[in-house]
Formats: sequence, structure tokens, C-alpha cells
Amino acid sequence: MSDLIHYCLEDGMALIGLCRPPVNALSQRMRVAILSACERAAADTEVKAIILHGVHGLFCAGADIAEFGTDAAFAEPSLPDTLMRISEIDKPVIAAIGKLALGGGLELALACGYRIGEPGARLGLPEINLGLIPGAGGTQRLPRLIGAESALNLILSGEQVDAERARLLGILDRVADNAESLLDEAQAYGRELIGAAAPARPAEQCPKPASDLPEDFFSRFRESQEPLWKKRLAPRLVTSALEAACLLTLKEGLARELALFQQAEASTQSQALRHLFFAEREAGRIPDIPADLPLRSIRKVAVIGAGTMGGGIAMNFVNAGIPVALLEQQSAALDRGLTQIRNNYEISVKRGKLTTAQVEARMELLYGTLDYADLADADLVIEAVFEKMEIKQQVFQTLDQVCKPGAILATNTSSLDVDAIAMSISRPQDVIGLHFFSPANVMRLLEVVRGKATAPDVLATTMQIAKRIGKLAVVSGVCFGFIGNRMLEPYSREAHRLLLEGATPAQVDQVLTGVGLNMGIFSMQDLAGVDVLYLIRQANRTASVHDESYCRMGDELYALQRYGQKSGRGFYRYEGRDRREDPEVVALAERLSSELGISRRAIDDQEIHDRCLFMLINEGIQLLDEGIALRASDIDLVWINGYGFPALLGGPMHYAEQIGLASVLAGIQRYRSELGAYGEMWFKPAPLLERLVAAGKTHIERF
Ligand code: T1G
Repeated sequence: MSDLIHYCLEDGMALIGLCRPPVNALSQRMRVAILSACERAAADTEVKAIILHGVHGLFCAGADIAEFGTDAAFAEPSLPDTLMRISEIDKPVIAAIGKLALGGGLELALACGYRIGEPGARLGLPEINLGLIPGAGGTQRLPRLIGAESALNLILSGEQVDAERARLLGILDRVADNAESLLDEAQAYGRELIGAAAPARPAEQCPKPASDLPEDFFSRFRESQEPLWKKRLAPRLVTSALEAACLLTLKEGLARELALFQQAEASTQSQALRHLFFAEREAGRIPDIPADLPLRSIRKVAVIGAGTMGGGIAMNFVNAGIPVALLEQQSAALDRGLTQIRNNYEISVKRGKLTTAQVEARMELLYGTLDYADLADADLVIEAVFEKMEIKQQVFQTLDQVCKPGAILATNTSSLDVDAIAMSISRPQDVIGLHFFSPANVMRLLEVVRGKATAPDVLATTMQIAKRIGKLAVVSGVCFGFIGNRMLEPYSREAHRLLLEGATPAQVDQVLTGVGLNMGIFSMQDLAGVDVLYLIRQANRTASVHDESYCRMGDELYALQRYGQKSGRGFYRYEGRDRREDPEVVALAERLSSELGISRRAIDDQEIHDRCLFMLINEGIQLLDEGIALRASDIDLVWINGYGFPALLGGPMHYAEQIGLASVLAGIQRYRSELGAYGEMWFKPAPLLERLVAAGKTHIERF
């Protein structure tokens, strides 16, 4: 028997234990081992029933995602064939589900005739999150168990249901008393079935899945969902597979499902989402820091500044059950901050996301203070004060006096030099940047900025606490704007420059949202505030602005007090929540073009796409070459989770690989020659991009 399977006989039952930590992913070798064990049990006349379980408690988290895009994914025995064979065994087969049965793991359980789960088990078919569909019978067997509409909703949502809900739906036959007794109770269930001479009961003998649906259910369903699905392929394929389950025999339906699955698996959307699945897990790995480095313990956190950012940051920690001291300079500001936090929680109560008791428990963990002495026992202190170097350095010097040795001192700066802050105190090794994205209690992304002096255990501890508070932490080196905002600069520059050359804000935004970005750059800047961006520019003019031309639109709008949504006018005009193009903005651009001697012309969408996105990509590659970003996939995560880049494109780096690095380079070189002095100044290809193309590489990596 393979090392992947534990096999033993007890009371006339074969116990087949899956043993491929950490999640029993159903690789080709695992499929061979499972099939061989099941065939052995099926052929053994002593065996009257079979129990499948997870040796280490967890049942199975599905097919091996790493196999997709390779021959192994469909190598014999394929998962559908393996599960069909299990469903044909003429003995009761029981799935004893511990912890998780997801994707192919749940499909494995559905191929068994009976299912029992531990109370805390989570079951689901989350393939849609990977741009896939269930490809091993899930779209055919699940509707035969719980009805087509319930199955459709569960698969389209990708949600995981707990054991009791799974039992109520009809997925589980029983829920065990607890995780520890699951296998014993599964064996007792087996003895019952043997005693009752119970049949194998494969799913296909269940009633027709569409028995309670109107004739036009699927056509009306598609019509209602199409606007929500937008460009997404997988929901359409799922719906077709569920429709097949209602119209065809199981055998025909499985064949239809396989064809639809292969279409999903081969799609660029699924390739992008699978890339991001592994990217998120890779982001936590820091090459020069051992995974077993001892961490500092974080029992109490302090946040300095009770404004929007500070309040949101504090919420992250109390949400995770960690006490927070929230410090302000004036009691009025502190009260405002605490009130805002409570209001945020009250909204969650109204939405049914939190109970009043939970809110009180969280507020109990929050301690407002005006006295730095109250921070003396904090293990982690995060400042979120005004974005001015002098102010931040003063705060850190006070912390240096007050905080206990070993406390981690973090700055939430979005662009200031973390090293300059660290070097202003006696313990630079304890300083790190924690760039939360607003609203801090909502946005998953956290840029963890590693200073030159940051101690390895400070970085490792920070990465661990970030995961504990549910953040997606990406490590950045120190530079202006770190990863995200540094790339935003050239992307924004091209958009602004294009206004001077003849494009309108709406045209530029439509190209960018057409690619899939959540917001166009100009509607985003109207939301963020034209005034806020102007002040950041003013504070960093030497660091970020060499050529005045592309800043003039923003500067002029600021001078006209057109601050964006907040003032009803910015790059657009706002009537309530309606955003409208403003001829005054076009006239302003025309005036500036004339003043700056920039000739205007009709600009096609492809040029807008290429100039904005190729410059974004170029800067990302440069960041990688400088070592600011550890890997290209980290850059993808930053722009998807912090700036609304479409996950279906996998992030700017993955997208560049799909376009072709040589095409990106050629585009940059084209504009460098076509745009005169401006092109000469700004369209310098990143040397790493040139090296990658010269070496014929298709994947972005440092070398
Ligand atoms: N395949 C390969 N590796 C997987 C995996 C999978 N299905 N699930 C997890 N891993 C790895 C993961 O990369 C990490 O590796 C380690 O396990 C721990 O994961 C035919 C087509 C199960 C809830 O979508 O949601 O079945 O970084 O860090 O936070 O119809 O992993 O340690 O090297 O995430 O405790 C459907 C995906 C697949 C479930 C655990 N299944 N996994 O979360 O740990 S497609 C899924 C998860 C399919 C069939 C279809 C989570 C988790 P490493 P982790 P975690």
C-alpha cells in the first residue's frame, strides 16, 4: 500500500485513510493510491463496508491545483474516472469528513454513498474562485442530492457551509458529536448499514434534480445574472453544467461537465486566478528569513492617532481579540475617533455581520488615552499621525523614551522614508513600515516596509501578526511610494499627459475600466481628493516630479478649488452621485496644451491602454530589479488588492507576460521615439525588461 494511504480492516470494514499532508490534494499519485485501496476493499469478500477518512483529521481540499495547466491534471486515473469507479462499488462507502471537504474533496465524498462530518467541518465547491468549475462530478451529483437550484447557488457562490447546514441541505447524512469521535461514529454508522444490509446508494439514484424547477428556469436565471457576471467565464460554464444535470443522464452529464471543465481550465482567467492562489501563499515567504525564526510575542498593541487611518488600524487588532491603546493629543480628537469606531461597528450590526455583544466585547479591548506612559507595555506600536517627516520623527523619539525594550515600532506612512524615521531613534532595528490602505479595517492589503536596519525577527513577527489580523502582507523595500504608489506615479503621469495631448478624462477612464480596473484613474483621483494629491505632490516635488507638464492639470484644478467629489467638481462634474464629463475640464486642458506648446490630436484607446499600462508594468519591473519587491507575483498582489487591478488578468506582471514581454518593450520604445522630448525623458525601458527580452524569457524574474 502506498505511503499516501493508510489501510486497515476492522469489524468487516476497510478503513482507507488519506495521508498527503497538508490537505490531501488529489494529485495523480494520490488518485492511484485511492483507487488501488478502493479496488482492494471492493474485491475483499471480508469487507462489507468501506470508510474513507483523513489520517490527520482533514479530509480533502480538492484536486491538486499545482497540476492544472500540466498533463498531470488529466493523467490516468483521472479524478472523474476514479470517483466513478468508487460510486460503482457494490458496498456501502462512507466518507468521514474531518475539517474540510472542498472541491474535488467534496466530489470524492459525493461519490461515496454515505457521508458523516465532524461539527466544525466546512464543505464546498470553491472552484469558481479559481476560474474553474467542479470537474469531477460535483455539478452532476450535487444537484441529484440537494436539487439543482441549491446546487447552482452553492457552486456559483463558492461558499463553504458548515456540517449542520450541509446536513440540512442533504449533503451530509449525519453530524458526529465531535472531531475526536468522527471515525468511531463513522464505523458505528458502517456497522448499522451492514446490519441493515443497506445498498451502496450512489448519488445517481437520487431524484431528478430539476423536479421542482419551472421550464424556463435556466434562461431566466442567465438573464438575471449576466449583468453581474460581466467578463467572468466560469459562472456561465457552471450554469451550463447544472443545466446538463437536469437534462441528461449522469453519464452524459459527466461528459458535458468534463468538456466545460477543460474549457475553464484552459482559460486565461483561470490561469490568472491560479497564479494568484499561489502568489498569496508565496508572499509570506522571505528568502533570507528562516520559517522557524523565533517571533516576538504580541499581546498588546498601541495606535497613535485616532483619525480615519488610526481608528481603522485599531479595529483590525481588536477584531482579532488583541487589546489596543489608542492615543491622541486632545481628548476631543480621541472621543471623535472612538465614536467613529463604534459607529463603524454599529453599521456591521445593522448589516447582520456582528452582534451587539460582539461590538461591546471589541470596544472593551479598546483603551483611549492621552498619555504616552500608557504605551509603555505595548508590544507593537503603530503611528498613524500626519504625513510629515518632522512630526513622525518627534513621535518616534517619544516612543524611544517610553516604550519597553523589544517593542516593535511601526509607521503607517504611505511614502515617507522609513529609514529616515528609524535612524532618528536609538533602536532602528525595531522600526518597520506598516502601510495600511484606506479604509484600514476593510482593505486586505498591507505593505510591510523593511528598513535597512529592521531586525529579521521584527519583520517575521510583523508578517505573522498581519496574517493574524487577516491582512495580505507584501514585503517592500524603502523607496518613494514603496511598491503600489511608486507604480501609480507613471501610470497617473501618462493619464494626465494624455489629457494635454487630446484625450478626455472619461475616455481614459473608460479604457482603464474596460481592461477591468475597478475605477479609472480620474474618477479615483476625484474620490481620493484632487487637493490631497496636490498636497502630497507639493510635499514630494523633488522626489517625484521632474517634468511640470503632466502635473499642470492637477495643479490647475486645485487652484480652481475643484477638489473632486467632495467639492462637486474635479476632473468630472458631480450631480449627487452622478458623474458627468465637464467641458470646462477639456477647455482647461486645451489652454494648458497651448501654453505648454503641446499639440493636440485624436488619441485612440490602444494608445491610452499601452501608455498607462506599459509604464505601470515598466515601473514594476524596475522595482523588482532594485530589490524593492521580492518577486513579480508580490507586485501583482499589491495592484490587485490595493488599486483594483483585475484579478482576472492576474496583476500587472502576469498581464505583461500574457501580452508578451517583447510587445511591452516594443510599445515603450515606440512611444519613446514618437513623443519627442517627453518620450525621451519618460519612456526609458527598465533594464531588466530589456535583459528579459534579449534573453528570450517569457516570465518576469530578477536575473
Ligand atoms: N492543491 C494544491 N495545494 C493546495 C491546495 C490544493 N487544492 N489547497 C491548499 N494547498 C496548499 C497551499 O498552497 C499551501 O501550500 C498549503 O496547502 C496550506 O494551504 C476537480 C477542479 C484548504 C482552506 O480551491 O482554500 O478541486 O504554501 O496556506 O490557510 O472539481 O488552502 O504550504 O506550500 O491555504 O489553512 C478546489 C484551495 C481545487 C481549496 C487551507 N479546492 N485551498 O487554508 O492553508 S480545484 C480549493 C484553500 C478542484 C475539482 C476542482 C486553502 C485551505 P504551501 P494554506 P490554510
